[in-house]
Amino acid sequence: MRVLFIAANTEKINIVPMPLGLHDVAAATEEGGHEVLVLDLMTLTDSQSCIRDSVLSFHPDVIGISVRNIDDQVMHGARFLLDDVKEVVRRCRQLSNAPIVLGGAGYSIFPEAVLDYLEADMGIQGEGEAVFPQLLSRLSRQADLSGLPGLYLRGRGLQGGRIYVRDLGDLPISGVDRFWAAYDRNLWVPFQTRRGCPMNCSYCSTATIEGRTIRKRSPEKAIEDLKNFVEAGFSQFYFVDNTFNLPASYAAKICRLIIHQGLHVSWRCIFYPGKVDEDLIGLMADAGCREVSLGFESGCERILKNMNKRFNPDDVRRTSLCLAKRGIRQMGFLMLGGPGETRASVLESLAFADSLPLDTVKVSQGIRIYPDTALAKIALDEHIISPDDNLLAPAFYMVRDIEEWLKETVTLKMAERPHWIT
Ligand code: B12
Repeated sequence: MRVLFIAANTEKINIVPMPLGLHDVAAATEEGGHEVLVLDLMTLTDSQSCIRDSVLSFHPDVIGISVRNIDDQVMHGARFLLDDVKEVVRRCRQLSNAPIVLGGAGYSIFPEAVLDYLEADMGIQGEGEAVFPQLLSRLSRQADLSGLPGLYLRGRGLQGGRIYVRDLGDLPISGVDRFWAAYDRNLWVPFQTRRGCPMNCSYCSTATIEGRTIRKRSPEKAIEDLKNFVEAGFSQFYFVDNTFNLPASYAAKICRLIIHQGLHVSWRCIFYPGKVDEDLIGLMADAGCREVSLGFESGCERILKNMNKRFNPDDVRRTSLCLAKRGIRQMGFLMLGGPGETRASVLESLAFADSLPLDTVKVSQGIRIYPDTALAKIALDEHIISPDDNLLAPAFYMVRDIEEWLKETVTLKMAERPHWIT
């Protein structure tokens, strides 16, 4: 079959993320014997005419679209980001009768609501490498689609229970020569070694996207792949694994291999702030880690417990000091206004963030409520959301009687701290 893939994200907030997941699904599709064309709308100046030209010349049998962001997760003046994607779907419909299949992180959190909103035909929740080629095979035979894992049909719901590929080494990856050749060598290339997160933080949507079990690629294979990127001229990478340092032994192996191979790379990652491991942080620095995202979210032990975090402020402090000692930049995160938050706990968190050697602090007011999370259950019990709310339109948990005070307090604090952002 002929498959046109469209990476619909055009947001440049924080970073220009290249569409790693879509490329991986495209690679698996090619490996399945299909013909593939990929459009990354982020790289196009006139995406509408590019879509038109591609559809009219390529004549796709199926169109796959990735949906990364739903919104910017900012409570005050939230930006809803699906309307441009809706326009892409509409455009494809005007030009082609090919079925439109959705996938991606944002899609996976709200599989039915996004299908309805975007008026696409079907979608695959979670990783697409295994299921998308199976879907193509059924479509090409006009076979029944029931039973396909993680497949949603619009108006007909889930067709089969999801499965998670246990060994990521079994999946094809998007080779640098085939899918990445045209990208700017100065971008931070997303790079993945593991999927899944066992942490179960009360507000987090990751389990819905990637599952709770950590699944890995072999470190040797991962670094071989990294080396291919380096040989192609890339030198900056963003490890998109949910928590780079879990498990620590795996992370250490990755770092040792980078050092051993003499790869001169700079990289960033998401770092779990509990259980400081000085040796690992040292290895990370030696292997080229320049910055970590440190999602501690609060400096108050009681609130950390409410969020189901498995660390306390002392753990965060030790980690932060150790990172600073090794010259790794840190972006700290605060999420204020969640269940149990009071003025005192907010002040404690602000003072805590102030006391750490953080290079940037991102302060969120209110917590985005995602389906199937402990936070959604609390919000429902407290009548902040209703049972029929699909949560696609950004909904936030905020302790009502501190909302205005919090806004003023954060504004005042930030006025004197240029490295704090919202
Ligand atoms: C790493 C990461 C970042 C990094 C990006 C680094 C980089 N260079 O890419 C940083 C920290 C910078 C970041 C920033 C932001 N992020 Co972010 N990020 C992630 C994270 C943890 C992983 C994304 C990733 O690369 N995954 C790896 C790839 C391989 O997976 P994938 O793209 O999902 O693809 C797989 C499947 O989805 C599927 N698939 C993908 N496409 C397609 C297409 C088809 C047709 C099919 C069938 C299947 C399919 O198959 C793929 C392979 O298995 C996710 C959470 C998560 N666990 O997914 C959040 C996540 C995507 N981010 C999110 C958000 C909100 C943001 C920000 C807006 C936050 C902000 N205000 O700054 C910005 C936006 C950045 C931008 N410009 O777009 C949200 C999006 C949901 C929402 N509410 O919109 C997520 C889901 C986190 C969350 N809160 O739940 N992010």
